[in-house]
Amino acid sequence: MSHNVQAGWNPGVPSSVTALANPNIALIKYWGKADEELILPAAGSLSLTLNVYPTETQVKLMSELSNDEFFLNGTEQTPEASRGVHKVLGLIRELAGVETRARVVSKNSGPTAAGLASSASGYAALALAASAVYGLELSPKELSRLARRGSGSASRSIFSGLSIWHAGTDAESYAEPVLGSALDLAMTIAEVSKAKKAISSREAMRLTQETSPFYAAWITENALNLNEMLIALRANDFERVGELTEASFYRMTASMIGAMPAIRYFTAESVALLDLVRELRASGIPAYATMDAGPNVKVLSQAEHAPKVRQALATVIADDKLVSALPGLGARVEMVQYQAPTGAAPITLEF
Ligand code: 2P0
Repeated sequence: MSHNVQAGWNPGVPSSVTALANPNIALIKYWGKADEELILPAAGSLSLTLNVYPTETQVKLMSELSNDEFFLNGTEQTPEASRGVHKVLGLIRELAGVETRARVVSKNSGPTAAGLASSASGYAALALAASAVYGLELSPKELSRLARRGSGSASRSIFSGLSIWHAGTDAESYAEPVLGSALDLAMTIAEVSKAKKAISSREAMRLTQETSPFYAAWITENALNLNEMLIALRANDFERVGELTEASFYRMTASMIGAMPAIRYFTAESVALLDLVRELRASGIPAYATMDAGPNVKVLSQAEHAPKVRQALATVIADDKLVSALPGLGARVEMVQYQAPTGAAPITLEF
């Protein structure tokens, strides 16, 4: 940590906080809500936070603003697109008992809204930066609950590596680390398309719940698979971890396909990659596929096999569309600025 603060100086409340958070990819998926307003999931889920595509979010208190402002990748967002950000800021202000509005400036280093979990990294970084700038000292569990209110999957990006997000009431529904596995996991991502998805996860989830006859079965099975996944991870049984990962993805996909109209995020190129993963396994490389709300394919392997997985994927998709990821860090503060006396430069702490 480098800083320019003299010993004994008490800077008081910060004027801006910048936080980083990374996306996570679910091995056991979340697809369906018990409560849409509170963003309570219908079943628990389990994910791996990655060391790629961080989101950087600065939240600055601005007493001159009458409404919060939200800039994403350099563009001010409409009130409609800012709704989740306003909601999280509103919850934080209620907890802090402060009225001051804020400017949120967020940058995704990965593709936005393309099924690569930009909302997870985004709301995790926002929850941390905003709670800190408003003077709240929240536990990781409380931060996870707060991030959840922006986007469900963001609850899991508060934590490094593997985390489980519990279903239940508002107080019970948070993520926490999954400890006790010695598996060296890796994920190779094939960016089939970086385009924004045609239907948002939230809408697609709602449509699945309302119209798919397979939805109830998906939720029941997935809750069982989650328990089995915890057992497999603790037993360091990679083959079982992989089987359960693929099953959760294919069953989630089946629930979506049963919607009316059907929801289908995969393309012909996604299917070619899924075929290749099967071939890889047949040739003795333990690798398993998963996908989210987009056509991109993520391949789970152990770190020792990741170079071979990448090499094989490169026979179907250009190598520059492949990203090699490992478990990454949870949300963390990057920089804090304090208001200096009038005329002096702001005081900055960098972490
Ligand atoms: C997941 N996905 O577990 C699943 C699998 C996509 C497919 O969480 O409505 O952006 O904001 O809670 O978290 C994407 O949905 O949805 C997602 P909301 P979110 O990662």
